[in-house]
Amino acid sequence: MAVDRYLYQLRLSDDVLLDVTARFQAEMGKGLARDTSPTAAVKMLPSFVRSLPDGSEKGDFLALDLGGSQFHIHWVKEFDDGKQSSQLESKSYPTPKEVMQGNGAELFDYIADCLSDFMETKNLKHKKLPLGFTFSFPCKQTKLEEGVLLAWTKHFRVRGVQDTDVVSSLHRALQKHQDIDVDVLALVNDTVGTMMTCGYDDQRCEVGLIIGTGTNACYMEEMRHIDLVEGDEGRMCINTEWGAFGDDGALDDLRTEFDRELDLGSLNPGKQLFEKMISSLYLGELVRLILLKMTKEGLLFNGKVSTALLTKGKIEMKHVSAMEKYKEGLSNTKEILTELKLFPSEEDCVAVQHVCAVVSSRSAKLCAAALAAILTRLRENKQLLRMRTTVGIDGGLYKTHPKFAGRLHRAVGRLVPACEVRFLRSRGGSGRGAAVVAAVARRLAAQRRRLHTALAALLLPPAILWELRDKMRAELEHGLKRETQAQATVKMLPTFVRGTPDGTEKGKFLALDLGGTNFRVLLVKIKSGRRRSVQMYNKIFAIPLEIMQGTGEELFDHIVQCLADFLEYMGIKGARLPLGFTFSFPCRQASIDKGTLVGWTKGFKATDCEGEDVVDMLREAIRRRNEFDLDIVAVVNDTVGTMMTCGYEDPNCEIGLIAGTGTNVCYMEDMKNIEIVEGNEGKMCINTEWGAFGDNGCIDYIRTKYDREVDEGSLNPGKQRYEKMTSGMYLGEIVRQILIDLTKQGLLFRGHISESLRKKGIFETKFLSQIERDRLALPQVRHVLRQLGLDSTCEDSIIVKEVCAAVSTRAARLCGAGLAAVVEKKRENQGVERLQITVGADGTLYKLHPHFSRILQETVKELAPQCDVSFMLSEDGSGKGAALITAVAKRLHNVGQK
Ligand code: 0WK
Ligand code: 0WK
Ligand code: BGC
Ligand code: BGC
Repeated sequence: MAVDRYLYQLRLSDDVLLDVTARFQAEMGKGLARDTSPTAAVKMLPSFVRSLPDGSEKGDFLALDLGGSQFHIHWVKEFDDGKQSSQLESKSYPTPKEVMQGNGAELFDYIADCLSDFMETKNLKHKKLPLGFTFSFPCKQTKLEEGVLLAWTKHFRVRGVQDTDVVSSLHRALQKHQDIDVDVLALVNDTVGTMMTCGYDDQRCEVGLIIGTGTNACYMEEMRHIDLVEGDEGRMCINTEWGAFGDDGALDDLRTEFDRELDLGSLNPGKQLFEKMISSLYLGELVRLILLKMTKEGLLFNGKVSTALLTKGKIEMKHVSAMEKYKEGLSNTKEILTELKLFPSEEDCVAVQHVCAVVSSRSAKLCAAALAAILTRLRENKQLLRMRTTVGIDGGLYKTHPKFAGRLHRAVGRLVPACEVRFLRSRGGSGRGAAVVAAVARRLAAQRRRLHTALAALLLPPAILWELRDKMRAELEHGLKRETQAQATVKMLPTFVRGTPDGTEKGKFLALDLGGTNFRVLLVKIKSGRRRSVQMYNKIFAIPLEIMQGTGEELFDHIVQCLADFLEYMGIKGARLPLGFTFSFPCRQASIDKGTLVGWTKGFKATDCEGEDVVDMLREAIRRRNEFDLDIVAVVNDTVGTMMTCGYEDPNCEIGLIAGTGTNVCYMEDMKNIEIVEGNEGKMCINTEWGAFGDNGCIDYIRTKYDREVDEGSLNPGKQRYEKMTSGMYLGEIVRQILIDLTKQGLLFRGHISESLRKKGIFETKFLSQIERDRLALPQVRHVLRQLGLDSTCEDSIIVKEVCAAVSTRAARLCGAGLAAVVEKKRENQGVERLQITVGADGTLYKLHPHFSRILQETVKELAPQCDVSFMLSEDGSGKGAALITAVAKRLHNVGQK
């Protein structure tokens, strides 16, 4: 057919379409990336819509819907009946040309007048109502309730609005109406409104598509891909503004002379080139221009060019749709062309129908090609091979054209076979969606407020931290002074370790490391002098709960059993080696090899131990076994072992810090300040046992109800209060308590407290470290929660992550305040203006949590500005330190013997 000579350029094969898909994918990437976004044709505008409705939205909302073929005002009543039902009352208002092409003030006054009329009609003037504003034009947003118009499109061309915030313009106009009181909570694009409207009925809907007067699409993008918006958590809806695809020439090879002619005659030449090949505002015109050319070349209407063919906009979308109707298409064509005074022949009608079909097919296929790019991106974001999803659609062309929808669906099916797509027509327009966005915004705002209230109690402003530093300092002094030592809660236990390693240590030593996550037995070989080095062999043994909380005898028999296995394994059962015992619990020592357990902490509660000398108990257990003999030379706290281990590398290391299952710190104190130990010369290491800080109630004012819950549920209520706010054994439990409270408030997990959430200890601190890892995408957070039997939404996981961060940050800042007190004391001890000191640190919380150590160090810097504190991670654990102490003790002992 001769007509095809004209139309072949408008026929797009699937290969060409796949190429368009690839081009559009590239454009999307440009629009999202910080450095290319300013010049990108496809703007990829963040909408600040982060979540889909979850069915708890409720209340009355107003919605304005401007920019499509009609201006609608809606009154949306959402019912929190769990059935996601809502009622809609609407009224349409004309958009006269003089308004669409007048000035800004007139436009917004007109909108406000219509709203006032609507509220009058619906008797809503006495109500203060939230409003969602669907404004179907490209707007740059920095928050939900604001939007700066980038450019008018379609048939709008209002002066003085471009580059201004349309929400404040609307507010100004509304303020002129004293009798209406509305709060514009959200500005959304019609694609976003459509996605939300459909999302209300189908939670899988994550794409919004408009094919009407104009065309555009939005979809839920991963935050980590949106460079222009802070944060990597969750997703945000991106308004692609795909109408401008090709404005940078990317589609010039596909644009025909008719497209170029249409663009030159449009209100915005060179702009919205993709839209001008697709949307209903332009398709009729395209058909006219093609028919005009064919007629001029005598291929139609006997070459007689009538006025209608020369008149712009004479052929409209409704004509094209009517001419393509299945049955009455041909008769419609005759009728329409006759009305246009073209007196068509039968062939003319068939040819004109053909032109319409080719033009509208191209439109559907181009849409499909761009939509295929979005669907592919969604599937790749989710790392799925196959994906099921829903696309919410609205727009006159899609809804009224007899064949458009079918053509679009089939083309999408061919272009992205790995995506199973449900096309869901929007019921009630994007107005309902705008109300849902406003409702979600209000719910999220309320949620945020309540979340912040809940978490506010965990925030420690600088003033409080300085106070805590000084309170810790006072407790340190209480523990050192003879007259207050007995009542002191921070026990400041002398360790009889009087010096850090000096490199002369040498020999083979055994070490036990009990009290942390793992129980280790170690053989440590220390060389001194030029070949100075430490070699270690160790084996980790489990301490079953029933042993930790059994009898003292069983515990020490278990320890000796492990020792025997290790000696067997190392083939050194016969060697009566000196042993250093790292015992990470508060022990009152009278000498380096004597330690009376003051009280169990962490998960230990073995009977008949408290008040007993743990070295004696170990010796008795060895005797009971009667298989080997050892020389237990020293019992040390893990903080002391850690200080020594690091001191071996850095002589400036005079502080040992553990932030692990438990928390504690030791430091080298001047003998003259240790009033309960004879002598004023030199130094001795003090095991502060700061875990008990606050057991006298001095920090109760910062303890929250969650802390009290955790304490009451612990093995030692009322004890170790500081530890229970700062250490790995308890942080997960604090988080769990907060999550339960937030769930009870309906802020989480849809208010449902699952069995898992009720289970004590289910939220281990390692999960905090996992969840708080930067750039951990929310799906992975949800995966962690799923492992805990917690089915969560995106929002839930964002909140869980915030709760984890609040709890661990508080812990780190509390530890920082305590440590600042210790280094400040050291500085004053030395009477220097500036102190340089190293802290040896260990413990899973310090080592594995993504932010704990950094926040702790920053807090020390803040609260001890005259101290240059370096932190040294203990690579080998405190076992090495225990061996070094044993070596020193052994050497001193031998010297003493001589
Ligand atoms: C109905 C939606 C409205 C959107 C319109 C687009 O409620 O927000 O702008 O569809 O279709 P049109 O009216 O331009 O054909
Ligand atoms: C490793 C040390 C050990 C200490 C532990 C504390 O070798 O002495 O008790 O760190 O950390 P946790 O294992 O409790 O996290
Ligand atoms: C506008 C979009 C809108 C689309 C559909 C385009 O002209 O730029 O913001 O979503 O029309 O109404
Ligand atoms: C113990 C300390 C120990 C700390 C770290 C606390 O519970 O009381 O002795 O240093 O945990 O393991």
